[in-house]
Amino acid sequence: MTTTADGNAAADPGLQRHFDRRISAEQRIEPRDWMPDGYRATLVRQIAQHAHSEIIGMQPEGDWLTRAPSLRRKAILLAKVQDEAGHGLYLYAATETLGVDRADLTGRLISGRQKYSSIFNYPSRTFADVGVIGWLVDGAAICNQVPLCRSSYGPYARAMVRICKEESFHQRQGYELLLRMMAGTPEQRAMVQDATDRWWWPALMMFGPPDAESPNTQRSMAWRIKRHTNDELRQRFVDMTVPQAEKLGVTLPDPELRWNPERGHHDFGEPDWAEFRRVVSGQGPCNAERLRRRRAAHEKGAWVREAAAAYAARRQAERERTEAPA
Ligand code: FAQ
Repeated sequence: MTTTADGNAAADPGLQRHFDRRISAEQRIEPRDWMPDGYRATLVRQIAQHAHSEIIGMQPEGDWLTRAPSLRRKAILLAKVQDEAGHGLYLYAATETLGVDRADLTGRLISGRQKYSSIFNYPSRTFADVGVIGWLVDGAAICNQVPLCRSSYGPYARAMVRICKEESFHQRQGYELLLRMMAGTPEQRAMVQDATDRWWWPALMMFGPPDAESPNTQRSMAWRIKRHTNDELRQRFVDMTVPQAEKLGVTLPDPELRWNPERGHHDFGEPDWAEFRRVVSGQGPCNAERLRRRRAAHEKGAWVREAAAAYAARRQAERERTEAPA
């Protein structure tokens, strides 16, 4: 038996050719289509990590729900955090189309066997962080995720269309909050600058390691799961964000940041990749707390899962009784 570069048993060459042709013709792969094992595994890895990120990502802003400074801000924040729960659910559902079980994915998250985005391991210290998370974290998420609406796997691409629409509202509510704060007192302006200083570099790390150190990019690009490399998207984010920072009146904390007319892009400094590796390996400021709270929420929800299962079993028994021949 021959094996592929993934180490999988080689597919029927006809099926593989058909798959390759569809990928290069920009046709979507759907759940019932044949796909290489490596393609399936890459999708499960990426979509599950993305789903976990949305669910864990509710925590830094969720911390401010009971402390929002007005009813209007609370309503906006509540809607945003609820959207993130919804994004997690669409993405878990997309992962299930690949033959994995959502309960198993949750198990992998709370036991620390599967990753979620590094960004959510930083604390949200003041209400300005809510604005900066919307502006920079959702801004980076949009840059990264709009191209995923053209991802080759149908259920993922379709989920991303709706998610991106909602991320756009998230980014705007954050930026609008910051514009208001910057028109406020010197203390409010200082809070915005401080939050920008703390979130800028972690936001750049959201795009993943530099291309030269990204083991998955090349293959994911060939499969058209990812449409751009990590560094391309990071550059796009910097170029998009610099004029927004100028309009807002904050300084981005990078002395190397400047427009390069020859490249037609901004040059910028190198994120601290040692810090990135520490955070991804579980040593960030909030990793332990994020997982502890997720675990506690999961345990507290056990009765809901049991009730839902009991209800489904009862409905099934009723259906079988009424459908049974007399
Ligand atoms: N954090 O070879 P690559 C959001 C891992 S949602 C942690 O470059 P790949 C919405 C990577 O998984 C944010 N780990 O990997 C929101 C891989 O590990 P593995 C999440 C990271 O997959 C806003 C290893 O490093 N978004 O923000 C990170 O080709 C506000 C090598 O990396 C998505 O998930 C990281 N930052 O590219 C919610 C988008 N970066 O599995 C609430 C979809 C890399 O080999 C509030 N995902 N790693 O052990 C993607 O686009 C890609 O998966 C990348 C990584 C770009 C994240």
